Amino acid sequence: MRAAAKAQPNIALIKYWGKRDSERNLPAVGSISITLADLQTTMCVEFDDALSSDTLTVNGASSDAMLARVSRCLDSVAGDSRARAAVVSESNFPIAAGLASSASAFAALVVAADAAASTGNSRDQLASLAGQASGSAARSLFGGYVELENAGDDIRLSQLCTADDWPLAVVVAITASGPKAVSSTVAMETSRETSPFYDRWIAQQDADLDEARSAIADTDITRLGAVAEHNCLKMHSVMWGSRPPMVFWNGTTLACMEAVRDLQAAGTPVFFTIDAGPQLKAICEPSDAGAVREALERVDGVEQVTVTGLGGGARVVADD
Ligand code: 2P0
Repeated sequence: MRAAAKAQPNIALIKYWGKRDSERNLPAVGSISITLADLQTTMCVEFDDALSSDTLTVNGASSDAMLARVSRCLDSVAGDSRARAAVVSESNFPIAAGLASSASAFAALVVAADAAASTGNSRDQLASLAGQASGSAARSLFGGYVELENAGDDIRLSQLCTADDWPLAVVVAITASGPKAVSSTVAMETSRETSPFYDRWIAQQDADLDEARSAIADTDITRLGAVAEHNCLKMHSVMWGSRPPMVFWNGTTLACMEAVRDLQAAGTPVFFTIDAGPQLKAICEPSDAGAVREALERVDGVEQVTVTGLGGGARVVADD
């Protein structure tokens, strides 16, 4: 009744922002992401009849904040009458700081819980259950380039191509490592309720998805970068126009964006994306990753720069 699983965060190039059903956590829009290789979360789940309640340990410390969400996710995988569980999570990168830690956490959690309880869910079912816990987590069940589509009253995941088919590099610039002030869940609802740009954002998403899908099929980084930057800035415009406004960037985020613009002007095929946090992710060819890294390291205020390739989906690992 014990198993461990590993998953990596994914970075959306065409973003999920907004829900069409909060109760079931169904996204209002489809999204396209890339799954990273070197940022990892390992989850160990042990169901134990002797336990009177679930417990959660995150990076060595007991965590009550996420426990209710984790318990609900375990119920969805193993059923309401399951034994209580001891859950231990370890991530090798900052959590709750706009690096999609909930994506890797819940992807690893559903895979570990499924293996520990021997429930035998399909990968699509596990993706759907991970998505109920955290919308972006569904995408981390798969590796490489992943599309999440709205399909009737559920979501449908597909791998557009593998990491090996188009092995781009992601250079992550950490500009502030503390937890963010507003959760994505709250920020999305505030956007839906108050932003004058929200309806336009929803209406234009299919066109952005079509363009990104086509650019990925052609392995055309310039076209993919243009639509990804557009989609990212549009999502942040929705937030800037909300009441209260939500600005996740700091001055260093903007300076990193300028550094990417300078690289582009000098002829390097690179583009940026920014999620609900202040970190900037630059996507480029692996042969340019060193130069992109150096350019971002030179930006005042950047705390740390990490380079990673693209990786595979969530999987069971040896429990040690
Ligand atoms: C994404 N983000 O597509 C977008 C872009 C952040 C910005 O999905 O409410 O933690 O748990 O479903 O998955 C972050 O939101 O939100 C996210 P919930 P989640 O990656």
